[in-house]
Amino acid sequence: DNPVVAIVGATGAVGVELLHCLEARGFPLSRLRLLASPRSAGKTMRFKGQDLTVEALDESSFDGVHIALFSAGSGISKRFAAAAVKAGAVVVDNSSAFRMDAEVPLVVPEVNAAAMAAHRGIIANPNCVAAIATVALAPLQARFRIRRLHAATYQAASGAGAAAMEELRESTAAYLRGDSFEPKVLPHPYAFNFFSHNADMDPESGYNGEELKVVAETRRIMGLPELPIGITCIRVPILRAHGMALTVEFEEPVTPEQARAAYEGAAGVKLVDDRARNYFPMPSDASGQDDVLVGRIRADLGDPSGRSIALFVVGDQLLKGAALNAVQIAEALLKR
Ligand code: A2P
Ligand code: 11C
Repeated sequence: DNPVVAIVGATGAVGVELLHCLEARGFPLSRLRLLASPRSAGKTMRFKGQDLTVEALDESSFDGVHIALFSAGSGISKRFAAAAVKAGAVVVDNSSAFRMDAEVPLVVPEVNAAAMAAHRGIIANPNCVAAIATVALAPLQARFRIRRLHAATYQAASGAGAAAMEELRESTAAYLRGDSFEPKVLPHPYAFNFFSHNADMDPESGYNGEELKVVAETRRIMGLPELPIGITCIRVPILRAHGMALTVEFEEPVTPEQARAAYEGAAGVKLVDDRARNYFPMPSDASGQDDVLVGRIRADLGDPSGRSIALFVVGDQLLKGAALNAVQIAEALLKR
C-alpha cells in the first residue's frame, strides 16, 4: 500500500511547496495529512483537485503516518520529531534541529544518497545554501580534489519564511508610493536594499549563524570535514531564489573547459553559461525550476597557479533548497 504522508508546517512557505512537489512528481501516497499551528486549523489547501483540511499539530498527529515532512522551524522539530518516530514514521526534517547530529544523515540525494541508509527514523534536509551549493560542487568533486572554497551568497526572502516574502512585497509597494514602512519580520529596510544575513551574529568570530551552518553542513554533505570555507551571506530583495558566487580551489590545476565538462550529464544542474549573450544564472530563470543553474565558469584571477575556478550558481530556495530535496529524500526512502 502507498504510504500516508504528513506535512508539518503545511501552511508555510516551504509547506506549500511540499504540497506542490508531491503533486507535481506524482508521489505515490494513500493519504496526505496537513499539520500546522492551531491558528490554521480548519483552513483548506488544494491537493490533486481536492480540498484538504489543515489540522492543529499535537503528539497524536502521527498515528498511521509513514513519512512526516517537517518544515515548521527547529523548535517544532525538536518537540515533535520523536513522537513521529515513535508512531512509526520516518521524519524528513527541513529544520536545522538535527543536521549536525551524528546519528542523523544529512542528505542531498545527488551528492550523498548513500548516507540515508544509516538513518534511525530521522533524515535531515540541509540548509538551502548548503543544498544548492553542494549540488553545484558535486560534479567538480567527482573529478577533481577540492581543497578550499570561498562563497558569497545573495539570499532571497523565502529563506526567512512566507512572512518575509510578504514584507518584501509590501515594503517595495510602500517605497514606490513614497510611504514609510516599518520592518516587522526582517531587521532592516528590505525594499531596494540588501544587508548582512539576519541570523544571529557570533560576536567573537564575526560570522552569523547562517554562515556557520553553511560551512558545517557543506563539509558534512561533501564528506570533507576539514574543508576550509570562507563565506559571506547577504539577504537581497528577491522572492525565492538564492544566488552564490563560488570560488573553488583544487589540489591540481583545473581549466574552465575541464570544469564545464564536469557538468555534462550531471544530476540536478543545468549549465547557463553563454558569454556571447552575457547570459548567466538569474533568479528570474531559477525560480520555479528544479535544476540548480550553474554558469560564469572561469579561471579565478585571484589564483595565478591555475588551481581555482570561479562560478555563479542560482537555485530555487523553496525547491532544491528545501521542499524538492525533502521530497527526493522521501522518494529514495520508498525505493529502499
Ligand atoms: P501557521 O501557518 O499555522 O502559523 P514559514 O516558515 O513560512 O514562516 O512557515 C512556518 C510554518 O510552521 C507554518 O506552516 C506554521 O503554521 C507552522 N508552525 C508555526 N508554529 C507552529 C506550531 N506551534 N505548531 C505547528 N505548526 C507551526
Ligand atoms: C535563509 N537559509 O535563507 C536560510 C533559512 O538552515 O534551514 C533556512 C535556515 C536553515 O535565511
